[in-house]
Amino acid sequence: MATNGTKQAGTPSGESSKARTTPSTRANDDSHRQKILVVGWRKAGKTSCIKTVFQQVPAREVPYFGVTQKIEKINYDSIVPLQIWDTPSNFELDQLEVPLSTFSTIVYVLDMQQDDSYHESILKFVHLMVRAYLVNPNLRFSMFIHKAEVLSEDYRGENYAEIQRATSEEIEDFPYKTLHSYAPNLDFEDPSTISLIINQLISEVKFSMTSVHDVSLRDAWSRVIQGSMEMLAAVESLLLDFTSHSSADNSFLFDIRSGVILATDNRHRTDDLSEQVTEYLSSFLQFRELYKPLTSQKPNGVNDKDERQDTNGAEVDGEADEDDEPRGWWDEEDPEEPWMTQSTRLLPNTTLALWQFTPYLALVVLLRTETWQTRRGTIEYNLTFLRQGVREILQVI
Ligand SMILES: Nc1nc2c(ncn2[C@@H]2O[C@H](COP(=O)(O)OP(=O)(O)OP(=O)(O)O)[C@@H](O)[C@H]2O)c(=O)[nH]1
Ligand SMILES: [Mg+2]
Repeated sequence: MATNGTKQAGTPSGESSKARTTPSTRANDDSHRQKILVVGWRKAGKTSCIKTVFQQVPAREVPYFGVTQKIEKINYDSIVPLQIWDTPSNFELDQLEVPLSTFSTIVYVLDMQQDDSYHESILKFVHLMVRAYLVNPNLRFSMFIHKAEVLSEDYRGENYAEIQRATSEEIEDFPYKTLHSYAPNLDFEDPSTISLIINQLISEVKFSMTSVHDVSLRDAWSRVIQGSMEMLAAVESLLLDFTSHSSADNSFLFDIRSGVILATDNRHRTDDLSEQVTEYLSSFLQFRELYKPLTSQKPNGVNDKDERQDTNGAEVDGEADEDDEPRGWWDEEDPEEPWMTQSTRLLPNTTLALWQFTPYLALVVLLRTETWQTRRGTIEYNLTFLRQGVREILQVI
């Protein structure tokens, strides 16, 4: 896969900002990144939720993560550049070195096994939400109800419902007047002000059951990232057009390294289907190294990409590093180069086809085998328009 990891301005991705070595000004400037604050009880699984997805650490390594001692920021380049803040368990909002309003989302991780600490943990989350809401009513809130695989299915469902119910109750019962000093302009004596806050918070907070051992965690991150994508509606409508013109059943746009779904055409989509497609993508991508020689080798044997990239695809030298201008993947692209592509016949009648779409993105299309066999040319032709459309959207943001 030749272009895997060819990043804007040569920024190594999915790594701690502390360890960055790229000299690019853009790489050291975080202002273009959507900031996500990850908070939660001690040992709830905050670090695991981040590292297994955005740094591709295998789930078997999570028991060896040490206690997080201080805030750690993880930069991740995707359709939207992200900065994910991992926090220690004793984290307090007043320790933040930037205003709370600069975050786009707060993810609260709650350990589903620890039912004796649910109450305190939910109180902490609600307090955080209210404080955050008062400084930025547009902030989004997600709760990852984590380690779900440990409980039996019945018990899991009951606890999940109980946590949601308790969170709504705590939002309703919150002593809003105590936060008067954080929002002196709001009249906390006015019941309509309070009920507006309550309704907004209850309807805004999204719950997901998660586990590092299955695709549920990627699904939960998918909802978080989609919430941060201003261009989501535009990308979805391009996917819908592509899917219907190609007589396909469903299309999914994936972030390659994390395996997170960024957008779908949203037709007849179910969670089961998303899970299956996500699992397919992760299995297939285990073999992606095999695709490298195919696309990085020019027909005449000259392998110019390899001169500019290290084995992870990160640029090691050359123009991009000296150039402070943000560069799009299209600046690096050789139009003659074939894209990584693959298709798998799942059932006699169902085929999944995959194309690497940009250095970060892969498109997975689910369609009838007969359609794939008879209309592949049209589909690949339509794909050039879809790709062009996505490129235009990324250019204007
Ligand atoms: N069963 C199960 N255990 C998990 C899961 N995710 C994390 N853990 C375990 O939970 C423990 C804590 O994980 P961490 O990711 O270090 O939790 P943390 O919230 O970052 O912890 P601190 O930084 O110490 O507050 C580890 O022993 C992990 O093995 C999961 O999905 N399922
Ligand atoms: Mg931690």
